[in-house]
Amino acid sequence: LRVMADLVLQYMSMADRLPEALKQNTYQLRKCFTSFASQGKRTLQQQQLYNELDTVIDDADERRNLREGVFGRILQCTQEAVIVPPFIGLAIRTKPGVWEYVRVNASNLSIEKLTVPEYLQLKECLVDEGWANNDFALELDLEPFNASFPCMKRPSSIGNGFQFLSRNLASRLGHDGESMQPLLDFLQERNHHGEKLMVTQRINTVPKLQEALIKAEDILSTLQKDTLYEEFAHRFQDLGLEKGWGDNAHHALDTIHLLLGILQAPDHITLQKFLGKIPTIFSVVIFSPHGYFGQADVLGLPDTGGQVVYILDQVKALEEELLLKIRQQGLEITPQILVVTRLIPEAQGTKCNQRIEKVLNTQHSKILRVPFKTEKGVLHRWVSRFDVWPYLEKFTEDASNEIVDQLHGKPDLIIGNYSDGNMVASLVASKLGIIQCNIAHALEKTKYAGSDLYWKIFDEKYHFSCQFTADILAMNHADFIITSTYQEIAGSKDTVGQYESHEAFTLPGEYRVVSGIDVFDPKFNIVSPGADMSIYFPYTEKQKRLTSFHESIEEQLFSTDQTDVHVGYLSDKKKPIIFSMARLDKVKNMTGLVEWFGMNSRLRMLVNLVVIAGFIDPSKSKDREEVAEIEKMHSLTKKYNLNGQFRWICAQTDRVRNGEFYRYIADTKGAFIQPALYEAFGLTVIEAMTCGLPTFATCKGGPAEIIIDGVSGFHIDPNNGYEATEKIANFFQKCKTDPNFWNVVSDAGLQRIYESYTWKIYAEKLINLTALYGFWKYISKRGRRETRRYMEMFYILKYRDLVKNVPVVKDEGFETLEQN
Ligand code: UDP
Ligand code: LCN
Repeated sequence: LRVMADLVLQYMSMADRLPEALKQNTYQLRKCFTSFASQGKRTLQQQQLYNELDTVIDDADERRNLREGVFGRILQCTQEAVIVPPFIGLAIRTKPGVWEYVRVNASNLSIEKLTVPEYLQLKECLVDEGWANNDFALELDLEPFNASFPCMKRPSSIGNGFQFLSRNLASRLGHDGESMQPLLDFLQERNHHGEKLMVTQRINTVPKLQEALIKAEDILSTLQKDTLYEEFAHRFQDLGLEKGWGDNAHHALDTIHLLLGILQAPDHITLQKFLGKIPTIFSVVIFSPHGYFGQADVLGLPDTGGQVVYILDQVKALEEELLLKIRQQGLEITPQILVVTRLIPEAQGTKCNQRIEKVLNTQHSKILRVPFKTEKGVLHRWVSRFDVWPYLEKFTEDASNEIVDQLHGKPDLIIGNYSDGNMVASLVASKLGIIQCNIAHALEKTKYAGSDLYWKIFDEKYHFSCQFTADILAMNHADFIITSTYQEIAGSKDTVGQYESHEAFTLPGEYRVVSGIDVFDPKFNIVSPGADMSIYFPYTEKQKRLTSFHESIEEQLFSTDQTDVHVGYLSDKKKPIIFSMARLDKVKNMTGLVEWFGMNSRLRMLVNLVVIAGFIDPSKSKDREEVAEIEKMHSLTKKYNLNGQFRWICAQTDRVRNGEFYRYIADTKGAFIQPALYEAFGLTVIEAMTCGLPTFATCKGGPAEIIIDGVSGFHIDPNNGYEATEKIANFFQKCKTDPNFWNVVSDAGLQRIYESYTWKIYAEKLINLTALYGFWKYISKRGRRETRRYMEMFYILKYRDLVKNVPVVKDEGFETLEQN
């Protein structure tokens, strides 16, 4: 009976189990809830709830009972509590993407389930009761639009929309005789600048297609595998087949077999393979408006980090893959990839004022720079990514005209990057009717606690009201979204994902998001990046090592010169070095790392600390957050008297040299430390591991997924500096007694990279996704037209108004249009 009862309990919602919990421990829970409510309005996070519980229940046995009982299980799933006395609202997350909301009345312990808007209203009472009780507060609810759309159910399938959608498509195609027709229509539409590919209009029914394919199969099976397409092209044309099937008999037969298989009995694997083979994509536009987007001298500048590295590597890998595919299709078409960014006349010595620049190590890819303009003229200086909103509409208009000119037509795929790029991608994709892929890199909402509810406090500095609105618009507009990790979409068992945090939130005074995005939507796919392996390779590959850099690296590390490019010094050169490199943003927590190091004398005895970050002279920075961090870094150096054990080097912009820098640190048997308060993905983690450097990285965000703790590296908790530095110190202590331990961790890190984080795997996946989602969009005809129309309305009625609150740069920031 007991087992049965437990089973029933397991399948009950948490809200339904709460009465049982209250019955089990009425006395103790009355004390807890009274205590929660006693300090007035506030929010409490899970750890704070545990802390209060521990304080209120002083008997250890009672405490244990409570923690181990039903209430303990509910608390384990509670992400936050909103206290509006006498009510306590609980946001309970039972699984990734699965939420329940309840309200407990502390005075009589009555319980009530809440809907999403009811919970959000309770939350709004913390900042604006008038708004919370306004019956006409604007609500954004996308749920009704998605009701008829296929949706996944299991948290483990989140981020694998490709598999789900291809199964769905295969079963649709196999439904009845008629249902295969859209596949034929799709093939008939294949063309390049109007030149027909695959099938002619003559083949206008599925039986005719089948007949032609069987005849083609007969022809090809009599030929040598390597017979070139040109030799059987005329026979294909007689059958109504155009080029695109393959460059030789072997490849063409392969494609034909796949299609014949689908026509006979469709299955998702054959469908995936077939769509991945046929010509669907020749030109790609990648938007990345903000920052300094350049190939040299830009890394480490404010707002200029992993996104730039990611895109340049992505372009290279994508072009290689497109060239291979197009060649195998037997086509003589040049693929084109355009990275579209902003042109910055005041380029600080970079090439960001150059309109067109070839992407290095590619044959046909370019960067196209289009300036930000207003009616005052061209904006000639850099602006923070938080301030770009007023310039984007005009940028979109100018950029789309230039793109069509450059490509002599429309691209086949548009990829957006970060909030601004995704917003622009949505506008252009909608205007040109093209498939759109989004890449967030980092959604800011989860980085800043309370940035939604307390948005008014943040707005002057960060303009999150614009950014979060742009994010919601773009994620709903995209045909598919790729992420670097699972956590980016749906977090983990205990933490909320970046996209998941956009399911329900509120910006009091502006609007309430009742259903913003569904993480079970098959548009989500995990496609992880890698590191350029020609730059980042293991320290053990001696012949490839760039030893010519060693002298200058040693100068940087070990000279005692105090300049505006490096300060501090290392008195014991024999110690291993723990190294970190990042932009000098607050959330990167470089100052946190320096402080932890300062406080742990055991670690200071064992290793030296080297940090590469930002400017050393605050007067050189134009970024408000960076200036504060620079000053903090100087004061920590003094406070903990770090001279002799700490070296701070300014941002390093040469990737090739940086690769050797990681390896040099590996030579000292050191480690890489990534201490961020939150890291969306963390390319430096991948780079360090690819160089064979043992890595300790934050458990908050992407690195938690990249590294298997204790195997391929280590997790550190940025909110527990002492524990983090002890973990690092223990590692080095152990390496002293067992030097092989260092090699074991280094090898396991490399192993992890080769299995899951390479650009080759990435490019193949991205092309297959484009083909599948393109086909899906085509056969579902309307795409998600209803959602898009709703988003357009929201854009016009809400987003544009919010943008008006963001100031444009003052007059001296402009050049007149005539000058340009
Ligand atoms: N980087 C660099 N020099 C610096 C700081 C960073 O070259 O002074 C590079 C780093 O090697 C990595 C990228 O910038 O390739 C940072 O990417 P990550 O994903 O770690 O963080 P992001 O800056 O994108 O938040
Ligand atoms: C932005 C970030 O903040 C990093 O965590 C990522 O690694 C980078 O973009 C590339 O996606």
